Amino acid sequence: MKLYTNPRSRGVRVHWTLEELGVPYEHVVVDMAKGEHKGEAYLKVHPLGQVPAFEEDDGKVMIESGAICVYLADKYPEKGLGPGNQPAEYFQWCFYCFGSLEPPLMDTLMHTQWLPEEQRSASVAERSQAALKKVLSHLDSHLHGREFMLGQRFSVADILIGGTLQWAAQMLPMGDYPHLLAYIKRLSQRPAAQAVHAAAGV
Ligand SMILES: N[C@@H](CCC(=O)N[C@@H](CS)C(=O)NCC(=O)O)C(=O)O
Repeated sequence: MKLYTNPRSRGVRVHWTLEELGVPYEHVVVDMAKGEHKGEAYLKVHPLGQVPAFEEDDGKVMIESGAICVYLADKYPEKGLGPGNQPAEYFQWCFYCFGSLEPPLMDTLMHTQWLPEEQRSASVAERSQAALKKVLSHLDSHLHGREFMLGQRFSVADILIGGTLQWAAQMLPMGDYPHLLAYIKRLSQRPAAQAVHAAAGV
């Protein structure tokens, strides 16, 4: 198995999943600063020129970070990262990451920090910040009294939601969400998460 990624990308999710699984894989860093992700060779792997991409031993390539993580958990059910006997909750929280958390988070970051000021929209910023606040409050209350998204058991849902929150907390204040902060800290103490951070040099 081969993971094409960059330490500062959504590829971190797949890297973390592979480390939690403890299975052998090849780690290929795509140098985005040098534009390698838009080069002819890499575009044959990922037609959109994005990371991550994942190549199976038989040469089949998969894209979409969340799908790759869910696929890997499904491939190794004995490792216990997949739905187990909680499929409804598991799939809900995996999709929540992409359907409910990422969109307002990305819009907030774009329109308050990342875009040049003249390209920022005050109305998009206001709307996305309000939506993000609702989502973070919802997650915070869900995590009150729960160790992980599924309760007592760590799963890919934590890699998707928790990993996204860890990343967000580096840029946005999270002081209003004490259960989220404790959750992020708990996750970052996992050996697999630390291996991923060490590989990224952070
Ligand atoms: N939905 C895709 C998004 C992939 C994505 O946007 N990757 C970013 C890095 S986090 C990227 O490669 N950006 C470069 C570009 O779009 O040109 C996934 O989750 O894998």
